Amino acid sequence: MNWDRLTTVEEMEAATNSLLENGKKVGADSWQQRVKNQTPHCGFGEAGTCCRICSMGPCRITPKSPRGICGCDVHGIVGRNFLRFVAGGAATHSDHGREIMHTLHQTKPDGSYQVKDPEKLLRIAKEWGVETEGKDIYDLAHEMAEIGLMEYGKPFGVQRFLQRAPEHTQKLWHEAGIEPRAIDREVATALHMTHMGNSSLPEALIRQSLRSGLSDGWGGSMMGTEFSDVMFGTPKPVDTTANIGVMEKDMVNIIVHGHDPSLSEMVVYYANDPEMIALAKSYGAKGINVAGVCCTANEVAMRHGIPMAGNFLSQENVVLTGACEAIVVDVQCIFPALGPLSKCFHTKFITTSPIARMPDSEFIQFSAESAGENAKAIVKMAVENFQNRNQDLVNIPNQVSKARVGYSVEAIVKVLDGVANTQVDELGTTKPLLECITSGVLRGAVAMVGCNNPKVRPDFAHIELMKKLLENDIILIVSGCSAQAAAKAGLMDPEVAKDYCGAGLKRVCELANIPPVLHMGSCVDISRMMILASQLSKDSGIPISQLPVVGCAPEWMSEKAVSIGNYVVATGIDTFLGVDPYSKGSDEVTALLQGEHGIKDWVEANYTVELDIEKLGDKMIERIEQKRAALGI
Ligand code: BF8
Ligand code: SF4
Repeated sequence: MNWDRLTTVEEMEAATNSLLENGKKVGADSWQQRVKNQTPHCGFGEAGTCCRICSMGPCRITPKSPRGICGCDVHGIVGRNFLRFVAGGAATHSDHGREIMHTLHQTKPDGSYQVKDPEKLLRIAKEWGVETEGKDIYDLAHEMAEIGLMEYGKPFGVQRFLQRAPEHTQKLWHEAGIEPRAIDREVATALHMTHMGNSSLPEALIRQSLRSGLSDGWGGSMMGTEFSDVMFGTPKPVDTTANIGVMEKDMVNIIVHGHDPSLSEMVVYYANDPEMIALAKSYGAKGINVAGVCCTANEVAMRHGIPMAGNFLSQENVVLTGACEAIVVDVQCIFPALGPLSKCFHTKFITTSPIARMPDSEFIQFSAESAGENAKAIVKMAVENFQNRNQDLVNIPNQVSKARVGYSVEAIVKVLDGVANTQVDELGTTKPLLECITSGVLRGAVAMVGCNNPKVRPDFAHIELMKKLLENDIILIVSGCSAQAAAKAGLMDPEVAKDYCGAGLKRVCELANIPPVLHMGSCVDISRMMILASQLSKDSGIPISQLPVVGCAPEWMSEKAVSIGNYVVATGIDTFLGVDPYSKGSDEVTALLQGEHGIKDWVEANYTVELDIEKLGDKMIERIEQKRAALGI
């Protein structure tokens, strides 16, 4: 156990190798092997130059065949592929948000789901102009759920949450014609525009990409985050642990994996049920241990201090320990590989959502109406499976780091305010953070997000970039699998991580008693970052695009990540990618996304793609310093 220093990527890789050896004993497949089988990848796919949206194709663009059969050129094809990527991500995040609104509609004082943060509900109701006076809080919750659900399909108007953005940003969106209307409409419009025989003009396709992305970040994701807080509590700093060693040799291990906290919250609840614990003991276990993988891990870590076993590319590792009684999943980022892999061990692979059905799994359909019953059945199945564990196959690498997590915007404002002791209004102020930045004690902030991708050495880019930025007095705000990379390494342990900071950042961390890498939650919680950036802009009077703040997704892989990139950039935050977004086949699309006169003219920010991680870090620092110089700070 590394309580007093960082865990290195080399050490994590050694642990993974020992797990792969475990897998070999039982004939398990692995993503590491499948990457080899799939390499090299298709060059047309990687350049974005293959079109298969009608059955006259597929059409692949080469110097000899510069147009598809319909006559579409490479710019139209790359642009359409890019927009479809965004639409997939926006639909996915937003549908998660929609599920949360349906769960909100099911809240009852004595039911499975309750209103745990009534103040937040009242605050949002006021924002939305909903009368709250004298209303029962559950009646209000149901009314808000219905209004929120209308945001998905309303025939007129734009997203309600846009009014949270600074006026300057709202004006840019209006002038660029990218204010998102109903959430579903932006996804449908994207699919309509990219159907055979519609848009092939890159500018129009990229404009809709930003608009669809905004419907996610300022629509579906923001609702997912805000109303999860209303039901499950707004995260506050809490101590937990991370990395594969959080699994317990003598306990029933239940891994929750996926994204929607409605499921994991209930599994956590029933894992603490005395009846279930007694049952576990009757099978010879010392108790029940719940740990998380992927964004579900972030959700339950932030609210309950549940340990985080790993991120995206660690999902097979938890099964390979031979000590996983059940891996319980809901939606998104779940490897279908978990089905056959779980069959090599005693592990139950339990799928719960009609959205994510997979072969070789046990399906227990989870719904808000029968949540308690479903969760209890899942926990019971895991507990009863303990007796089937083969102790000879158990290999839990002894790797655990401490992590302080739970930095919602509300929590960040509160901890920093405690240091500066300023007077705050109801929502608090980001002025102490701004003062740290303008005085130069902190040079700026980086929002580091996103996945792992075998195209980049897993976790290495996240961790090395973070260390480089910390050294340069740049504070990190992180989410998703990036957050777990940091937690696994120990960068969220205030005691360990402060030694990697420059003098200014170290002082701030000590005064506020925070780690220099702040865990802001899951990927839908990148909406929290938009709220923080907006608040910084309003409190300083400086447009978001001029603040010394950038975004970074060094190892991204999913459609959701592209949707996120689009709303982050559209909000005015320059975004740095370590994996190419399949746009390099078109110089026109590349210029729109990365040039000085593309999206930058509309939203004052753009993308930088740099596959060399060292250079990616240098470029971020350079951009932050340029912004500081422009502000004269
Ligand atoms: O939404 S960071 S691998 S787990 S897509 Fe998935 Fe990427 Fe992880 Fe969460 Ni986000
Ligand atoms: Fe080919 Fe055009 Fe059909 Fe695409 S839409 S597959 S480019 S014919």
